[in-house]
Amino acid sequence: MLLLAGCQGVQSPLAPGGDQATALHNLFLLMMAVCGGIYALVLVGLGWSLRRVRSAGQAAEVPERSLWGAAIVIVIGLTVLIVGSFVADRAVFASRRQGAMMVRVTGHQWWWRIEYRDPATGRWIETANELHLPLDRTTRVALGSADVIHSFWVPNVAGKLDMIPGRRNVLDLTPRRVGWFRGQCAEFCGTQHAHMALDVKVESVAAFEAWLTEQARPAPSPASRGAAVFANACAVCHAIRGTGASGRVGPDLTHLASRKSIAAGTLTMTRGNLQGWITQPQALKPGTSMPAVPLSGPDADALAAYMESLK
Ligand code: HEC
Ligand SMILES: [Cu+2]
Repeated sequence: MLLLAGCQGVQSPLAPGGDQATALHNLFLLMMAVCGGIYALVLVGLGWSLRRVRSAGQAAEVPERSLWGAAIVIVIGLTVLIVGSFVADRAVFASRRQGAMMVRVTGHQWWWRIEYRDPATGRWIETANELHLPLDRTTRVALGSADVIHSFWVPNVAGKLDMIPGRRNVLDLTPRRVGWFRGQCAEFCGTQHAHMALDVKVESVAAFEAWLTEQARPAPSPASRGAAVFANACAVCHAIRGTGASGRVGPDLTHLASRKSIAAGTLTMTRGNLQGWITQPQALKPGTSMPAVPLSGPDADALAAYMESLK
């Protein structure tokens, strides 16, 4: 029962919530059925021979026709699996669907750069670590990597696909169930690989469009102490659209506080966690490419307040 309880949840291929995940789930069930059936036949055959041995008192010879029977069962089983896997593969890569929205997702050690097209201007806009998908539409993700090989895997929505430096692999996602799901980098990519999670939100088309319009909006450029500290200490690596900050080493922070979590699922988005992350990222995600920047107490407070205002 405990093992079965693991089949549900926000990161499970056994609780599919999209066309591609359903195709893979069906393939899984087919494989279980074929292999389970063959396993049962093997056990029956074994039981039968044991009984024969016991009653005859010596090793019984296997009749030729049961050998033929086994060969036929195996050929049929494998053929069913080949056809099933071909059909599932077609469904996952039922590509060239017209009008699919394109999103770029790039793996970094250890976070996700995500780019959508601004619906108003058609220009790419950036966000990070949180992928939003419209329900019942096909979104095409173009997967890439900025450093080592990563792998994109949101099991409830689709199977996984590698993210390879210098290449864009393309995966279609057609979610059929609203809610939050969890993705995870599925190719070992260094010490913080386990802390490279992806929040995925599937929402109605209207909610998605409202979200995207919000994301496309630049941030205000306040004359606050927090903003000044940011410009000094953080802008080399981080961009905040609408301000002078345009670093591209780390995630775009324009709408940081609208996200569910911090640093690729490492911490939930709260004021305390933000402040903790800003002052000691190396303690929370050892080895992360974000250095600990020495800040005075009041500067750290002001900076956290500024970060929290980036809705
Ligand atoms: C040397 C480049 C660099 C500097 C300087 C830097 N960061 Fe970062 N920052 C990163 C990288 C890289 C990440 C992604 C780390 C990860 O998730 O492993 C990151 C992540 C973050 C995140 C989490 C973003 C998200 O989407 O979850 C926040 C918030 C953040 N940095 C704020 C700051 C602030 C505030 C400063 C200034 C005190 C700062 N950073 C300085 C490189 C930098
Ligand atoms: Cu990775």
